[in-house]
Amino acid sequence: MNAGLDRAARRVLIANWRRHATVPAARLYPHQWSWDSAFIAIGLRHLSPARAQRELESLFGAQWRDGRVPHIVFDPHVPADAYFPGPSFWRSGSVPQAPGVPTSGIMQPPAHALAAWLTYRADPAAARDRGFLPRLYPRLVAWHRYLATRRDLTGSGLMCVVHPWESGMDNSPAWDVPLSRIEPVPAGEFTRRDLNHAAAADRPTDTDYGRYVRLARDYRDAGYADSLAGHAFAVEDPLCNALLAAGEHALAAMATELGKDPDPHLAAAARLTEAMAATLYDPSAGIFFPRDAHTGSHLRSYSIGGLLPLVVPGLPVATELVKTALGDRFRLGEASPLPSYDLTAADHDPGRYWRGPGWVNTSWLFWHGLRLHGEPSLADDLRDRLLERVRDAGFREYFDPLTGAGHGTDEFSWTAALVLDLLRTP
Ligand code: 2M8
Repeated sequence: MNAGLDRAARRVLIANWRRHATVPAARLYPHQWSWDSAFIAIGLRHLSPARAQRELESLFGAQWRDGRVPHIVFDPHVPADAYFPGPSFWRSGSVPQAPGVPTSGIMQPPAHALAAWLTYRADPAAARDRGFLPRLYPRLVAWHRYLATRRDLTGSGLMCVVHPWESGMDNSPAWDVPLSRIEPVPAGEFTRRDLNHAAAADRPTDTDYGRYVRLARDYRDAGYADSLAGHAFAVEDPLCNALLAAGEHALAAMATELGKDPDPHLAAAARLTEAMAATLYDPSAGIFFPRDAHTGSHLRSYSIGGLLPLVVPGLPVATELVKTALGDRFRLGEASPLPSYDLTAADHDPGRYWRGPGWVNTSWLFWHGLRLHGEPSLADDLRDRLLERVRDAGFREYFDPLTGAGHGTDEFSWTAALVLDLLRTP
């Protein structure tokens, strides 16, 4: 039974490969996406470590000179109107620090160092032959430096996301309050392409899309400069900061492998972990909340991102997060994938984009965290439930966490890649 699933997952990844990288989905997302490539590499490493390395190298080939890794690297062979907002919207070509290839100007959660380390570990000898770490490590360091300096907008030691798309959880209810302050660009001023390929009820509303466009346009018109005053939306996000901390642990391991000093990375990881625990963790709620950088207030939404600091080695509140996951809001042990948002909330919507349904990538991160923090039985159970869902509903983009109904696009790359990883990790 697993052999069939394994074969089907491989087929999805082969079909979505384009010259040097994998698209998330052929029609809805026909370019290279940043954190998608990290998850895709985690699966690809089981099929071809060299191809997994190329996936990450091609993304970092489009890194900006200021260290940022763009959330989309556009494929010039794809028609200009296949995705909105495309290259003519972002205009990276007129930004001095941008690379030659057209990209967006925002970023996505920094899952890359973790992915690069797992990729390296799949076949260290082959990686050494290709010079993978010597090439990628300095780029990962520059990426983390951009996030830790230019994106620490409050001086708290935590990085900010400045657009909901940067969080990866675009339409999360966590962003409703800060997003309500943004004046939407009227729907008539742009043409959405996503609705050609996915049901409107599964996707963000036109009003939210108008707000996304406003924020991206303002950032572009400011030359992609970063400052608290310049960003109408600025949030310290638990998932991004957790991935950054986990990534510093991965960089420390890479540094050791390269004969460099790992201590600066371990110190950065410790600082981030401490800042997250002090600033974003709510002990009475047993979860991390994002913090609005403009008001200093917690955005008290029970979102899966608030549980994902479990990926940080040595996190002091791991037991509490697992307890919250087992409670009514997330129903670990029953729901699969884990819901993106509180099952008990009045506005939980099991079908709409990041407002309730479950994604395989966030569940994979939680699974990884369970293994890290000594919860192998809970991890195995979550793995089995995830595999069952995909076996029943296919390689969908997201799923109703209780009924298992598939939503969004099909033949979705990170679902396939992470299924491979779940199947093949001992
Ligand atoms: C979704 O986001 C894009 C914008 O980046 C979109 O809605 O068009 C999100 O689920 C994001 O996390 C993901 O990386 C991207 C591609 O899979 O799709």
